[in-house]
Amino acid sequence: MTSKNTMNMEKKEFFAYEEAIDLVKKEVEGALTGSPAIIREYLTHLSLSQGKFIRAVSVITCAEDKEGNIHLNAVKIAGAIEILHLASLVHDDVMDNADLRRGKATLQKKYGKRTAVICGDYLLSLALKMLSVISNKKDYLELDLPDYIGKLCLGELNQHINNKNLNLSIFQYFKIISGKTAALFEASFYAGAVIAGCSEGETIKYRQIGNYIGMIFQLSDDCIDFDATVEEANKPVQSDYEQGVITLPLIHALQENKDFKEKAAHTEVTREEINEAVRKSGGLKFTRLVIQKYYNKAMGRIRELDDNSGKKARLVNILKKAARVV
Ligand code: GRG
Repeated sequence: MTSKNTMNMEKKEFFAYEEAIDLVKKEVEGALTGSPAIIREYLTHLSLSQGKFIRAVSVITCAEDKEGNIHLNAVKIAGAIEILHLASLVHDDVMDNADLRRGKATLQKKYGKRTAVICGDYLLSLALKMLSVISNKKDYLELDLPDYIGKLCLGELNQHINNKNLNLSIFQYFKIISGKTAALFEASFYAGAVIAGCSEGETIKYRQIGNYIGMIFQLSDDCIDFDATVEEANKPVQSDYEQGVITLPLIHALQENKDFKEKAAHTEVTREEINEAVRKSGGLKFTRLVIQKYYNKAMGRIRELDDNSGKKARLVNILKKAARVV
């Protein structure tokens, strides 16, 4: 007879939380450094600096079953989602001409844009390969990851189409970030819930929590661009507007101050003027109020879940990390 956490002749299938997180990190590192020789130098460069692993932590946390076990499939999906996320960062850095990512030179800065684009494409194929080994194909199909990857791309395209659009509405902005950022968080929560064997009703709640947390994560990131230093953020700050990316703090300022909007539409405004307009209109305060609304919604849903207090506490921790309060 095979018990869940005992190693026997078969491969171990279930893990405790910390063990599962360690395995995801090893899985990602192994996929990057063990890539074919021709691309290894570039992907090894990426492996030298790690991200926060918040999407992987989301998959693993949600995947914990009632007995506290996490199936190997969650490790595989978490690794694949992190690689997919990395692919999007590599491409994003090409689009933004960014120099710094995770405290190190971006791939595009170190090796050039053409190499970076191909590496991003390769990372996408790597993520799909990692997903193909999942033992329960039904779980994998139910997740419909291609749909989430599509949302990510369309969100980014929508942002690009609206580059420098000073008339961008709050509604349009929400649509952009719900694709470019919240989609992958929702996919992570969804995958975890499916692997944990949650009912349909519970799975819907997990998806909603993932979506709210993704929105919070991006809104907080948008605040960081205005109020953090490069050292704190480990990436460029004060740069969204320079890239033509219009985010909520600035949308609020543009809506509140028509003279400033008029000036920005017809002349080149300086970073100081942007910061001043956001400060005067209370753009960051407004954005933090929106974050608080999503935070309360996510918290309400977490409370409703049919889970033990340990799992709920871990979900609250992810929520706090997304809002950058821990
Ligand atoms: C190649 C799949 C693929 C997509 C291309 C370029 C693009 C389409 C999408 C970009 C989406 C994007 C970069 C959204 C921003 C999301 C975001 C806030 C990323 C930063 O995430 P962190 O802080 O990064 O979790 P770390 O470094 O901690 O992993």
